[in-house]
Amino acid sequence: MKSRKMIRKLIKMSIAVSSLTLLLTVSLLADSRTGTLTGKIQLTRGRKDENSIVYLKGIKGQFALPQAVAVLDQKGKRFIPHLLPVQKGQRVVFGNSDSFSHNVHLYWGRRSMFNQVQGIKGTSEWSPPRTGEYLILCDLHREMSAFALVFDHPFFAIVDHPSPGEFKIGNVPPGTYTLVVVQDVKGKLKKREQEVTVIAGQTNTVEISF
Ligand SMILES: [Cu+2]
Repeated sequence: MKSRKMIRKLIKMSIAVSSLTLLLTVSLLADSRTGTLTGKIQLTRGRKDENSIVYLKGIKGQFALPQAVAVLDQKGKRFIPHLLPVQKGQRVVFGNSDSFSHNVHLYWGRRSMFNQVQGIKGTSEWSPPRTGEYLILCDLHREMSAFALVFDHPFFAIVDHPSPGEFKIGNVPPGTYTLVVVQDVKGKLKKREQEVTVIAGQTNTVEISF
């Protein structure tokens, strides 16, 4: 009798241990199924007082929208950030930190997509309906401009300068991709591409001079 009890106890214990092992394995798998891409971007031309952005090109799949709201502020007669990466459908908030009015006028090609006055401390919201490059102007101050780049995935990051600017893109499905660096050179978006490999469960680092 005594040994039967012992055996039952042992079986219970081993079930508990194996379910714990299973749990641990599942959570490790969840972490190790994707990788992280980090990097440094050294700007050699273009405006070093503006940000650049990086994104992965041609990545396929259905990806959830980022929880974060993308913010484009107007401050000191500048749009901040100058280049705004956004996922299609993501919430974008336009702000005004100046003590005077601005306006946000978005163009997709020649087509006006959004046009809103921004009163003092005013905000407005937008959600990009399609991917691509949007030019953003303030009709009240001709010197103000920005770009929004809209992607159908969340694998992009803002790179703040002065250089080298650093970035981090997380939860990337493993694979070999083209990483694109974008910066504004004299009002035009210039791109530089580099092949990168993301290994699951690892932080993969790149350094690019542009
Ligand atoms: Cu303005």
